[in-house]
Amino acid sequence: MTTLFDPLQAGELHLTNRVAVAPCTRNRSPGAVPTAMNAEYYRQRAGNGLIITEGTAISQQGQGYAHVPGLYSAEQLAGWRQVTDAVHARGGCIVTQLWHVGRVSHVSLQADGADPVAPSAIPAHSRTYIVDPQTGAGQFATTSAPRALQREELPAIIASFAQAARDAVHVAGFDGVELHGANGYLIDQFLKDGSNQRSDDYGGSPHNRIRFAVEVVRAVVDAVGGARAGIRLSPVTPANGIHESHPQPLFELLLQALAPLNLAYIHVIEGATGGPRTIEDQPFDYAAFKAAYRNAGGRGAWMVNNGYTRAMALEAVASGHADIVAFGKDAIANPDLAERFRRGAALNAWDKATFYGGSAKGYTDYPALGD
Ligand code: 8OZ
Repeated sequence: MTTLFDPLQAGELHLTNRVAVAPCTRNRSPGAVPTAMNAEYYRQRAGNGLIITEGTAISQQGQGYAHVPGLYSAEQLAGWRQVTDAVHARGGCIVTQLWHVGRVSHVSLQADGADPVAPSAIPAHSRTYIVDPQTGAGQFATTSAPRALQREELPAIIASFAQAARDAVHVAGFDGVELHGANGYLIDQFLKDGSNQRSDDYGGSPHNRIRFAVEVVRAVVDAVGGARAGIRLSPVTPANGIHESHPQPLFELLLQALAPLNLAYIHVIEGATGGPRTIEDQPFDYAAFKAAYRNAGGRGAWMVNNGYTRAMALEAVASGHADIVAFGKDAIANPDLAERFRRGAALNAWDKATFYGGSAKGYTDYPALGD
């Protein structure tokens, strides 16, 4: 029987166990450049089977929050190289999450104060975090109204995903990349009918709405190989004002299209991100979702996330529900999470007040066992 503590080869990714560090936004990279403190944070978590970095902007247009790191300048890539070297020195495996926020942004984060972009000019009615250019003080702000992307603009955005993937692997030293296809950001905005009301071949039918996601994945696979790529999806989350009327057939169609691309893994947020695992008026059959992928020939590892406890994770892997289980808040608070699970040790509690922005407090000062 396979357990949570068995190794796993997922494409080119070698995991020493099946506990993954979920991507968690921490807003501690001023000017979008990863720091030595960021390297220490990820180094501390290298004993987990896989680290997925915080969402990392593929371009300035893809930025939606202050102090989020990027992958679009030489300085940013050099910053990430410190991170991957530190993780690899401990035998860890680390991928970066490629992120374009689409409409979840603010004019103050965009070049020349431009409007954020989206499939359609429909506001997210969400919140973001910005910095006052005069005082440098941080503050929450309502996301700005987006403009609809012209069809002619899409190839450049797709190319920027591919370029970021190439640089992530070949310059910054990552083992692979995860596409952020979840939580109401650009890829999810194209997928779902609440945010995509386009009348061209990227909108309308489910077949058209998956087109952008599939083209991005294909471009990234061409850049770094499917064996170094995964995608994160959240079929029913309400995050950032996103909504889909018929998630089950839409997401099964998407995975049927992605199956031949031989991704290393599929990463699924079950339920509302960071919240309830089931949503009353949004039923979703995750077993059927996975079966649709397998029946289409998809062989990638199946990663699950959202509210898992140790007991649930042990059961998920033992029963075959999942190959990998990702943990967010518990991995923030417990750098040695996989080892604590293995020993059945108590967990540190997380401090919500230090999740976003700030210093080493609540970042690199959570103790490991034996510290
Ligand atoms: C929390 C705060 C800001 C961004 C996501 C990248 O939900 C995020 C995020 C989470 O995927």
